[in-house]
Amino acid sequence: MSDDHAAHAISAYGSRINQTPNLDRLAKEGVRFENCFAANSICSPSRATILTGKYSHLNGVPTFNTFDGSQPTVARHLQAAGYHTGMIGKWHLGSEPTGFDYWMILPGQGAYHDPAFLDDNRRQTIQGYATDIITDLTIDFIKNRPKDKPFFVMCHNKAPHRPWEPNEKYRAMFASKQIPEPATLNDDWAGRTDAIKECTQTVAKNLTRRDLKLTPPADLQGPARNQWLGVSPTEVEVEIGGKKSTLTGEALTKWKYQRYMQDYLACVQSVDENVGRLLDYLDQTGLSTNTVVIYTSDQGFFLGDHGLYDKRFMYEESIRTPFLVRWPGFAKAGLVQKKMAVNTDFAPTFMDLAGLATPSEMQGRSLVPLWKGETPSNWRTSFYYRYYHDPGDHNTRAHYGVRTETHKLIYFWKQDQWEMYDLLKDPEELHNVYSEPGQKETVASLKQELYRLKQEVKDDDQFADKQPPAGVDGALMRNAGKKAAEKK
Ligand SMILES: [Ca+2]
Repeated sequence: MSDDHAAHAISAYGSRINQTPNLDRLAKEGVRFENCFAANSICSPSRATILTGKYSHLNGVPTFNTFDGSQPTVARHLQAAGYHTGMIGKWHLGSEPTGFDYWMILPGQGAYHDPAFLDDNRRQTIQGYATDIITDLTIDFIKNRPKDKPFFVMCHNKAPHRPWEPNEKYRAMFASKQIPEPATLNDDWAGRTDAIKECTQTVAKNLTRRDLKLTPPADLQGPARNQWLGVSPTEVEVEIGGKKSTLTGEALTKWKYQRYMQDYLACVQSVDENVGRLLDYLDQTGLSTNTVVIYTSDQGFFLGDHGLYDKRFMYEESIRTPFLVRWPGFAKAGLVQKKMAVNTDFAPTFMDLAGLATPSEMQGRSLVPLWKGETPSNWRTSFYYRYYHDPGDHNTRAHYGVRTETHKLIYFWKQDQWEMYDLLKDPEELHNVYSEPGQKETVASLKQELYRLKQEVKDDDQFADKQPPAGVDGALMRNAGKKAAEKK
C-alpha cells in the first residue's frame, strides 16, 4: 500500500502523466479494479477501515484518532489462524500495532530521508530513502519468516504523501519534465456549493514554499525560516534559459502545478521501482506462484484536478483508490473489474484467502469472486461515504453521500447544502445538477438510497458533532521511549 497514490498516476489506469511499468505488470498478470473506493478519504481513517472492515463510526477513527487495537482486526484474525504476520512502514494510528508478530513502523507521518522507525522496544534511525528501506524490511520479513507457516505482510509506503520529497535519482529525472495539466486545473467551481470555494487545498493559493521546494534566504534561521517556508507565495522569481522573470497569477499557478507534480511523480517512481524489486524477490524465491500480491493506496488524490491537491472531498479523483491483485491461476490475468469495491472489503478478502468466514462485525464483502470474473448475487451497485475532518488541515467541510454506478449525491450536513452529479454525462463532476429542473425524481431516489445505506452501515451520526480527540502523532513515540528506558 502507498499513501495518497491516485489511480490516475498509474499507467495501467490510463495515466496521462507517468509510466509505472512494475505496477502495470501486476495489472497485466492479474486484475485491475476500476472502481475501488475509500469510505472516508483520508489517511488514518482509511487504515482503520482496512484493518477492521468497518466504517469510521464503528472503528472509532473518523479523523486522526488513536486506534483501539483491542478490537478485532484482520491481522489478529490471521495471526490466530496460524499466519506469521508483519506490518512495515506507515502505520499512523497512534497506538501500537496488534495482531502482528513483527512490526517496524514510521512514527506519525514519518520522514522520507534517513527515517526513524519504531518497533516494540526501541526507536532507531535507518540511513537511506524511506521507500527503499520499507521494501528492504519487507523482503527481510519474508526471508526470515518461519518456513512452516503461511505469512501475511502489510508493506506500507510513506510515499507519495506530502511533502513529496523524492530521492535524487528521480528528482533529477522529473525536474526537467513538463507534466500535462488536467482538464479541470482551472475549474471555476461555478454551480458548486460553498465547500470547494472555502477549502484551502488549492494549487493556486495553498501550496507553500516548502511544498514548492523554494530556498529560504540564507540569513533566515529557526522559527523565521519555518515561517517563511510555510507561506504560500503570490509571486515567485524563476530563471528560464538564463533569464530571470517574476511569475504571478495564472502563470504562477501553472508553475506551481509543475513543481508539485514533478516531485509527486518522482516519489511515485520510487514506489514503482520498489514494487518491481518485491516482485523480483518473489520470482527468485519461487514464492510468486502461491503468493497473493495486492497493490493499493489509502485513498486517491487530486493531481491538480478541480484546481486541488490533497484528498478528503467525495469527488472521483479523491475517493478512487488503485487496487491491483495478482494471484497466478486464480485471479484472471488482464481482467478489468468494474464492479464497485470499497476498502471495507479488504479485511473480508484477506479472511477469505485464509479460508476464514467474514466475521459479523465486518461490513464489507470478500472481493475474491470478483478476481475470478464472477459476480456474486446482490453485489453492491452503490456505496456510502462519510468524511468528518472539518475544518481539519484544509478547511474541508464535513459531508456524506452516496455514489451509484451512474450518479453521486453529496450532503454537506453542517451547511445543509447538496451537490449531485450525473457521472455518465459529466464524469468530471463540473455540473452540480441538484437544483436543476427535471432532476426531482433522481434526487428523491438518490436520497432514498443514501438513507437506506446510512442505516445499513449503522451510521447513527455517532461522530456528527463531536469526534474523539486527535491522537495519532506523539503518544506512540513517547511509549517507545519509555519502554526502551525500562529495558535499560
Ligand atoms: Ca493518505
